[in-house]
Amino acid sequence: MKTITGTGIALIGGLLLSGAMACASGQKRVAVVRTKTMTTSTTVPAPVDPDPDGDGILGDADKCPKKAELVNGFQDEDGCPDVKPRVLVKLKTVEITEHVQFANNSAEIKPESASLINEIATVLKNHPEVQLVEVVGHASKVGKAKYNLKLTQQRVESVVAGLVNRGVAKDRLNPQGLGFYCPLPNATTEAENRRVEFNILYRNGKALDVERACPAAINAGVELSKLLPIPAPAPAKPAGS
Ligand SMILES: [Ca+2]
Ligand SMILES: [Ca+2]
Repeated sequence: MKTITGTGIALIGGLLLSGAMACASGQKRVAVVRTKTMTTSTTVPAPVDPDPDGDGILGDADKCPKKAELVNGFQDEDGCPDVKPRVLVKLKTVEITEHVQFANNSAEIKPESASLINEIATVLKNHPEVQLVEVVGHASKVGKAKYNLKLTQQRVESVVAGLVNRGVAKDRLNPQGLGFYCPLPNATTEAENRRVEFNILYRNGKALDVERACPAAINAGVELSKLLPIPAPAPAKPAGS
């Protein structure tokens, strides 16, 4: 018969203790798993912000959901920021965002306006449906009426020549000076009235309802140049070209 020594008792006690700890540990792990499962099942997904860039254009309509639209009258529906071009074809006008600059008392276009004239030429060449543009010159009310009328005519003829030099067909452009008779209704300075405008007279085989001169110019006897007949519309481009 064997006697269990003190060391043997200690060993058995140790085994029992470690077994009890393992059991306790195992129960604890089960408890952790259960807790985790419960947490997952009760999680509510965070609400999705329908307009993360805050530009008011939602869902698929916003082509740039993380970049806000720049509302500037140019492509304001796609939800993407953009830079408004200096030259924009509208329904009845080719709008320019800056003035064509001329030398003082001269029809010479200043060199700083050369890139603007380039851009106008490019836009007109890209829009063959715009068949006739009246290039209208206005002066500020400084100096004599007759002198201003002549200067505005010479200035728009310079603009037309610049566009023709850049490849725009001459018969798409009609220069018309109007002197100082037609100031802008909301002008705050006389300088704003010195301007060149581009009015679309014919488009896609149709004459547009455009006022060629203000009543003051007509009353002053300003003669409007005769227009050529409306040319046939440009043939439609074949699909895929
Ligand atoms: Ca825009
Ligand atoms: Ca956007």
